[in-house]
Amino acid sequence: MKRALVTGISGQDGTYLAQLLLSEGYEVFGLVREPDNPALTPVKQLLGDVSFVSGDLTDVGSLLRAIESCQPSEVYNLAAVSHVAYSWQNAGLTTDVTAKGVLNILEAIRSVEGTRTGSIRFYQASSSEMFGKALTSPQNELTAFWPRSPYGVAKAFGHYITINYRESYGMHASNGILFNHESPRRRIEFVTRKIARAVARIHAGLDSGLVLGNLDARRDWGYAPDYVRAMWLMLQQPQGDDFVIASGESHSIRDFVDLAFATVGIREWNSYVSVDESFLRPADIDVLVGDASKARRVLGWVPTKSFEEIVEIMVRHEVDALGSFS
Ligand code: NDP
Ligand code: GDR
Repeated sequence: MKRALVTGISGQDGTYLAQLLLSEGYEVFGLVREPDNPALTPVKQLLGDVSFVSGDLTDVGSLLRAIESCQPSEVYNLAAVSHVAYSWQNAGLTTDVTAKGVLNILEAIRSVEGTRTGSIRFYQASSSEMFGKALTSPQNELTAFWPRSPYGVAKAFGHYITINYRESYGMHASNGILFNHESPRRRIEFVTRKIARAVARIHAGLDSGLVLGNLDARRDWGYAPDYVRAMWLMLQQPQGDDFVIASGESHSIRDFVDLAFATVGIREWNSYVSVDESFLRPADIDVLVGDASKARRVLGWVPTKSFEEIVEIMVRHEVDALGSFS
């Protein structure tokens, strides 16, 4: 039986990836900072057969022990300080976890592999945030990076160190340059889940308004379960490589708000939504749109959900959770 170790297993992607790997017959291990923390109970209930091991991306010794104990053939590094706005407030921690943490895990893998180079395949969660103020559109694997946040800068380090270890040591290491992907499991601090939840609560009469930041930013949004499949496909290739995963469409935050309200039958939403400057970022990304043609060609990867379907899935989930869909 194949064994996989997933860092960031308690996050949105970690849970979907673990479920995919279980369905593919893997024995799955999830790296968490405190395996006995009661906050993990819902994740443990959701993921049933996953074993949890202790480790922190900032502590290379803990990663070494985790990899030695699991003996995985695949490691998926999804752990990160992943909230872009927060990365300005805590640029140091973001760098320690999201940048240096990648080096730590590569070193731990290299140490456990010894002379069996390539026996542990590695996936790094790279991000479209690295493109930032992109000079060309759509962005593909060859587009230059111009990150616009401490998070984007940290991800660029993780990306290049993964390529460097592949080229220097022959490791089977791949970067998935994933554009935004969403689901009902998205954490509440991200804009799509924040909107979906607020719309459901306004519809149910529980809230009177929604306060947002930049409504004009455009993102390329996909569906998280589709995107974790791409991660797995990358590690099934004979060699490590880098792939953009994206829908190829960009929509504004305003478009998302519009569709989300329409899902509950509200067409005139202006009076519910206000903009607060505290949600504006010191430097934002105006527009991102990805070109996933390499992934389609090499991996045979295709997205299954449209933007409209994703918005509806997220809003309906929130409405159902409140028990008020009519
Ligand atoms: P989440 O924010 O939902 O999950 C992040 C995970 O990292 C959590 O499990 C968190 O644990 C864990 N973590 C944070 N710090 C540490 C640490 N020091 N040691 C070990 N674990 C830690 O992220 P997503 O699931 O949305 O994303 C997965 C990865 O993909 C991230 O690296 C993200 O940056 C990247 N990415 C995401 C995209 C998206 O649209 N979702 C797009 C492109 C890249 P805890 O539960 O304890 O907080
Ligand atoms: P992003 O996602 O920064 O793209 O990073 P987020 O949902 O946080 O922001 C998207 C855009 O929405 C604008 N925005 C707001 N954002 C938040 N969070 N809250 C608001 O109230 C709000 N109002 C407007 C933002 O300014 C931004 O332009 C996500 C994360 O998952 C990263 O880890 C990942 O790498 C990238 O996607 C690809």
